[in-house]
Amino acid sequence: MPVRDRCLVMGILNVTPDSFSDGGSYLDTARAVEHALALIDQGADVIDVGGESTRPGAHRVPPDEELRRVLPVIRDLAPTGVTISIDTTRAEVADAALAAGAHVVNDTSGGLADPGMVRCVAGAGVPYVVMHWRAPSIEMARHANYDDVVAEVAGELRQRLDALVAAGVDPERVVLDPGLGFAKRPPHDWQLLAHLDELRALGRPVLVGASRKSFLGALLTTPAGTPPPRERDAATAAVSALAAAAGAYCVRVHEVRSSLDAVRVAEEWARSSP
Ligand code: PMM
Repeated sequence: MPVRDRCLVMGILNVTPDSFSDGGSYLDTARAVEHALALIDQGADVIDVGGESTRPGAHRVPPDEELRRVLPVIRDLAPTGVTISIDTTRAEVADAALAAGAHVVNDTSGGLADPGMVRCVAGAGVPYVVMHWRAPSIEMARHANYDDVVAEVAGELRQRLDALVAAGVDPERVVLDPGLGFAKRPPHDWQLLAHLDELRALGRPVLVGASRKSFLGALLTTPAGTPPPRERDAATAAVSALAAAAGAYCVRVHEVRSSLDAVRVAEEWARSSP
């Protein structure tokens, strides 16, 4: 991952027909690359390319289809020099993406969906985003049960970290992520955001993926209705500022400009504080 004196901003590029916010917008390679270049122009530090939707209830796509979506985009983006992350739970896809020019593996299952992933990331020695995960998207809503969400998510991430390190992954390469919206209900997401320090206490950098998610939609709901995902970018930027102030290492967002500005405000605020 790039080295900056502020929280990093990861721009999302979903090459899928069915992601909750931008599904269908960038299924065509040329449009996907054009959008990635726009995110880089806005100042994205990393572009996260995904070819399989993880929205609640989503069905899996075959690996061949996931590869067909992401590889041409990664091949076209690699020469720009931007850091590319591959958002996948499959070792086969991560292997091919790294060979095509990706630099980071972002695994929303934290290595649980595919036992081959640990070999891939340990062998490649690349940064590895390990997200908190309890079950595939199709059934994750049933697993959103916690007595103490912060302690349980921190404990489960600690177990993943220990298991990955025991299997050969360099702990210095691991970034942890609470997995907002993944087997979480809105109160769980807010609790996790308010206690990022307890996740940071695990000793690894923390990535926050709040962008446009339904807990923001729920917060912003008025009698007129729930704003659609694309109208949640101001709220996303507010979370980015607060997450950066709380020591987050990276925020993963759809709209880069507002979150980068927000992160800059948070950093300057901290620098000017006694
Ligand atoms: N959320 C989504 C997809 N990938 N990766 C990480 N590390 N953290 C997240 O919170 C995360 C993710 C779902 O959002 P999207 O469909 O808008 O990409």
